[in-house]
Amino acid sequence: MTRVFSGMQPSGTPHLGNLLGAWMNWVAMQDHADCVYCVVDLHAITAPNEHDPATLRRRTVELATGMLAVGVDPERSILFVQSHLHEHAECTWLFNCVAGFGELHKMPQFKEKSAGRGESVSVGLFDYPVLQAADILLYDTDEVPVGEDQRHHIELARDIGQRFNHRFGEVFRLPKAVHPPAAARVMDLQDPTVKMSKSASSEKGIVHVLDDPARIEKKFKSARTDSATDIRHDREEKPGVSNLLEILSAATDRGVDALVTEYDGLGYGTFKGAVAEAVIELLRPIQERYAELDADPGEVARLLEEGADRARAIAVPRLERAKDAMGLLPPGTA
Ligand code: ATP
Ligand code: LTN
Repeated sequence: MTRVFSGMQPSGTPHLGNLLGAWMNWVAMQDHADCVYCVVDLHAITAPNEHDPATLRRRTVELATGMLAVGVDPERSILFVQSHLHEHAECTWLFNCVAGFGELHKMPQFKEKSAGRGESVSVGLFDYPVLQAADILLYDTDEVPVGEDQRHHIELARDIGQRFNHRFGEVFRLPKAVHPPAAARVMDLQDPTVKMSKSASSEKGIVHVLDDPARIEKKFKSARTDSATDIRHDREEKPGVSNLLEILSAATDRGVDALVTEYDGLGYGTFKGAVAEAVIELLRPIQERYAELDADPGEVARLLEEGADRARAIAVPRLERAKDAMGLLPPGTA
């Protein structure tokens, strides 16, 4: 069976972009693949701004709970917290000795996040893609579902794996990135030219998975559109309306063309109301399931512990083989 691995950082509260662009696809992939999903807290602490430990702990639980509420099924898939396995950090060290300074230095995400910070930028931020390579390669991953922006990181993981195998023998399977076919790229409701983001969007521009119906309605009603009245899909000229059409399409599983025909001439007010309604309905069962899980933190903790045990069963032998291949002396041998 195809092995799938993906991760998400507990860098904020999950939003509609995470749901439509990643989680719905993660859930669907469980039907035909062997899936491993991870809350990548070690990645979250590389963020250039100092983080608050209590907030990180809360967000880690929130993100894992959100994944379960959306339908990541712990019976079929593995769900765990990255830092619960020291193997990821250990494998990163091995890969640090295989990865080149030059190839890390030109990673677009590093360039973007370190811009203007000079020498104060952390080694962790620089090393972020190597940790991501360890996440992926430790699980014999075939496919990594991620947004377009992660393409370079997955290519780097592949290069590191290939170089390792070439130098030390076949240890790692080489992964490839997959981008969901109808990948919704959800844009900020107040600035529809930039993506909705956990860490960058303003409160009015972002719809959180846990926002209540009144709040969701208010955010959609005040979404930025344009001064015309026609409802059509044109990302260049009508980014706001196009974003709303795509959200409605993803939330209702209907084509954009059919929606354009249906809402033709009805005006932005009615249209925005319909988008809000669809999103409220999409989120309702997720929020209900979230509330149930939230009321039973012991159960979430138990599921994460079980997930970590199952993750370890895959990662440990992979790491041992890699260490052995590199010539690190196995304990008990001389
Ligand atoms: P941050 O602001 O911390 O970068 P983010 O909200 O942009 O966070 P990530 O944690 O970088 O999200 O991404 C997690 C997953 O969610 C990725 O697979 C990414 O492609 C997807 N994703 C994030 N934002 C959007 C969006 N606006 N539209 C579609 N998919 C998204
Ligand atoms: N950098 C990724 C998160 C991530 C990830 C992974 C994704 C960390 N490790 C392994 C896929 C596979 C992001 O989406 N920002």
